[in-house]
Amino acid sequence: MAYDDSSIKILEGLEAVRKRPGMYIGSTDKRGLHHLVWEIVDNAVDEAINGFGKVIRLTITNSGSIRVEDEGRGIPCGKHASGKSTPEVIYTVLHAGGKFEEGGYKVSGGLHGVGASVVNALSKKMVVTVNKDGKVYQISFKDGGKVDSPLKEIGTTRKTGTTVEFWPDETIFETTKFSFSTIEERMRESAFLINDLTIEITDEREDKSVSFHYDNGLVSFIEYINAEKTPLHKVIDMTGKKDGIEVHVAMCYTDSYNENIISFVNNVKTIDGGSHEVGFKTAITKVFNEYVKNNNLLKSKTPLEGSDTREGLTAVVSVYVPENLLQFEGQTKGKLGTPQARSVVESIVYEKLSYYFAENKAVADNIMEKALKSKVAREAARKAREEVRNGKQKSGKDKILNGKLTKAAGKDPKKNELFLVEGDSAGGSAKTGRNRETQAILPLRGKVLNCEKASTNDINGNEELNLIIQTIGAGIGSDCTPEDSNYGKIIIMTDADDDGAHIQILLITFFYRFMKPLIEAGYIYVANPPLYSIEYNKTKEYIQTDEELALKRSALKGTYKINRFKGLGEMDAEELFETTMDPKNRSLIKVTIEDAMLAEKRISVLMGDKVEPRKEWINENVDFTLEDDFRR
Ligand code: 0R9
Repeated sequence: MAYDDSSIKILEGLEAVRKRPGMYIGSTDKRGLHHLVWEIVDNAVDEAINGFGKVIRLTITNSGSIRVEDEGRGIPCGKHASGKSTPEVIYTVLHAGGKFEEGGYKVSGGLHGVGASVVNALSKKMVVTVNKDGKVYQISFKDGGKVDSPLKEIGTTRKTGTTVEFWPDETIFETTKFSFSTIEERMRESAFLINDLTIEITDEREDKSVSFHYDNGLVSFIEYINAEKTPLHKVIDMTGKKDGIEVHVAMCYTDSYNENIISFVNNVKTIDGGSHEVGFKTAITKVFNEYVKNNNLLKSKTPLEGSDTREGLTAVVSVYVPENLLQFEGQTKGKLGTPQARSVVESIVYEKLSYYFAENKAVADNIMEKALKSKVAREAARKAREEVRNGKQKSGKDKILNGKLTKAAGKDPKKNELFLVEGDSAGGSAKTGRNRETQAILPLRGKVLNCEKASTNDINGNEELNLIIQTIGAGIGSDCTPEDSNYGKIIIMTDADDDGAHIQILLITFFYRFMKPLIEAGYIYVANPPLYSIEYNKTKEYIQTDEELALKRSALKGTYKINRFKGLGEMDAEELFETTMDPKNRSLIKVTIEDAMLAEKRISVLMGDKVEPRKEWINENVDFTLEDDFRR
């Protein structure tokens, strides 16, 4: 095929994407790989939101590709002004898709939408099939967006719709293995948000499939999140529209103590919240304070604080903002800036929730009682902290601390690291082997308290957790301030077995519930001790996983000796430092909260009262290797 000037420009554009994929899709790891899928699916979702097509199908194939099909109008297949077919332009020109769109709500607009051509640029092969006007059209690409076969008619049909299948380029991605559960979670969410849309996912690799369809999506969404909790009432469902902004909110209080608010703008999750969430929270605080005042429930002069009114609250806030008002902030563009969204959400939620409480007094009284209890506990905790700070209370905690904690000699909190170590024997090795200047050791005895339903009072009464809180020194709950932490890294170090994994999850649950800002600011890590050592030719090497061991074994000729570490305690001090603690060699896994709902859901399932869902979930999802999401 002959290249003219414009083709060369296009190839240069796609080449730029291949050179710096991170700039377009954030990263080339698992997350970046799935970004490609969202990019294509979002276009199908846009078409459904605009009223065309009620079913979207995703198929993870056996040949390394993923196929996305919609039943919309089909991408226009005429010639574009450049002489090329419209599909060719859409899939080869950077940011081409947007130019065709006008008005309405666009899913991908402003958030992560980089365009379908970016997906093509990062794929070794892509095939686009369009059913439209009685005909089947097809175009294919190879090697990062080069036209392999231009658009042509390949048949006739009565159906309409678009199918995009692509094979991600393994020279670009660290992994090209699609994750069924990642795709499933995200698609379930889309189905919750768009009433009447059916999403089917099939995994040919494992011969399994799921289908999502909800008639009253947001209510189902809340019920799904709260599945393992005890709700205090039926889900409250509110909708409204003002100044062109559409608001859908569903909320429900449970008997737990944590808040979980998930927000969306034009169906895309806003991880960092923004003006719509602020409007929602402001409205709730206002409604609660008016209610307790009008019903003489408030015994003190100070009003309820926002955090009191959100204890045990699960809520989904979904807004639709027209493209011309869309404004995003923050590095990841995950925060809505649009100021009008705040006032619109605030006024709609204020009006509807006030009305609901007036109509449902018993429910309202029950929720108010919870908020008032939270206020009392919060004030008591604050008073106790202040007394300790002012030296009024002779703190016995220092004594406990001195007995258990092996401090670092250095005084720079940013450089210092705290190791939370499973068991006294490993604690001993860690203490001997550590870098004394920067590494502190806190051995933990046995299992940590399960914090799924613990209140601040329970935590304060638990010696082990108290010790951790005191040692870190950053405060808990709404007082938790990462800048006050005595350590720049807090590293959970447990055995690489089931018990160790359980302790990790208990600790992560604790941090998630009570010191969430520390996770968000990237302070919490999990150490990654080796599973084996292998000795050959008088050298010794450490091996992290079973896969690595298998590779090594097949590569080694002659004799070698393998040692499997059953626990940290089996390593001597030097070995433990060298493999797991030394910043030069170790591989730490940062604990992130990328997805509050998933973390919340997992922790509820894993930690809640019900045994069956826990077993089921563990069997299906937990693989305590590096792949597990808790240990990213
Ligand atoms: C499987 C993934 N689906 C898609 O990528 C997809 C894009 C798309 C689409 C239209 C319809 N369905 C689609 N599916 C469309 C059609 C028409 C007008 N606008 C959109 C029409 O028939 O008039 N398009 C998205 C962008 C464009 N089409 C284009 F117009 F820019 F080409």
